[in-house]
Amino acid sequence: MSESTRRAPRSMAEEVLSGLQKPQKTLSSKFFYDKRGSKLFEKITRLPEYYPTRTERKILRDHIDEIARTIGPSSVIIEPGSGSSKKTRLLLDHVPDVVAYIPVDISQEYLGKVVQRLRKAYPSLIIKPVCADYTRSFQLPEIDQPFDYYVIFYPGSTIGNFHPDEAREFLRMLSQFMVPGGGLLIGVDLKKDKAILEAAYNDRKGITAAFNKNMLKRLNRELNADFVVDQFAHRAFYNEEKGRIEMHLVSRTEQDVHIQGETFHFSEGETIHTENSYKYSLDDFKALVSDCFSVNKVWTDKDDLFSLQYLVKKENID
Ligand code: AVJ
Repeated sequence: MSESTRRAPRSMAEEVLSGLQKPQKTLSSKFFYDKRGSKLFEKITRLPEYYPTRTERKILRDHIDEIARTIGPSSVIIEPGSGSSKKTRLLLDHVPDVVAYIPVDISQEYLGKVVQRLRKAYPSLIIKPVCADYTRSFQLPEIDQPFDYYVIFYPGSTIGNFHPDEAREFLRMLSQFMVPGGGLLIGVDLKKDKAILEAAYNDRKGITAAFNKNMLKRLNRELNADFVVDQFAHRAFYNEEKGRIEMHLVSRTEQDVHIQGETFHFSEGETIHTENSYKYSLDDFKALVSDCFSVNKVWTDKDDLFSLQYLVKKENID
């Protein structure tokens, strides 16, 4: 996402066409999340093989008192990609004297609904939603009440979708909102046995396969593409050298696909790379964030599958 943090916004069509022109055809994982894709992802989070969501939730529950104390009182909580804000409620229920909550989400419709519900549940909380693609820089609203720190909540190991260089750049962007001492509570998926990782992205019910292929359905609908969805197969594997799960769509035959007047040729077995999901050791992640943040606390589950980490912005050295 180094592309998206700096340059002017590109349309979905432009991004799709340029991704499919690359030698390794590529589509951005952010295109997974249309309405059906978001529903399929919700289903993935409940699959027995998909450990991240339930493990992160358990870590958050089990350590909520210590997490709340670590965040401390009088903070403003910002959540990039807030979605349903489900995990946030746990924070809002336990962190003392939260001054305001700023959910940032790309879907205006969803954001409006979620905020309406939150206002009912937390009538005295200041809620200032921001509708934006948070991977580009966004503006924070004015909070006309004194507060101590911004605390950014970034759960779900979404950071794993970024290439490490892009993750570093994204973390730097987030740190620019904060004064030294401000916090980032972030979910990070950990390196582990390859079989556990690969099972999580190759579930037996085929929901992840449907999620992956849904991208093609979306392109057919929104960009008038003519992908024959059944002519592509789901593939997900752990790339040990790069420390990431890769998801691809594999062309089952030699075929042509047309999108907006362009023709894309596929040989049999050629793939479209649709997602990376980087996995980190605690040391890897500490090194990744060290430009701007120090790791203040780390909570994990008993099997060390997943981590929730509290990072603190370093003093500016320049
Ligand atoms: C939402 C990016 C954390 O990488 O595990 C789940 C997305 N892709 N199954 C992940 C996903 C396939 C998920 N993240």
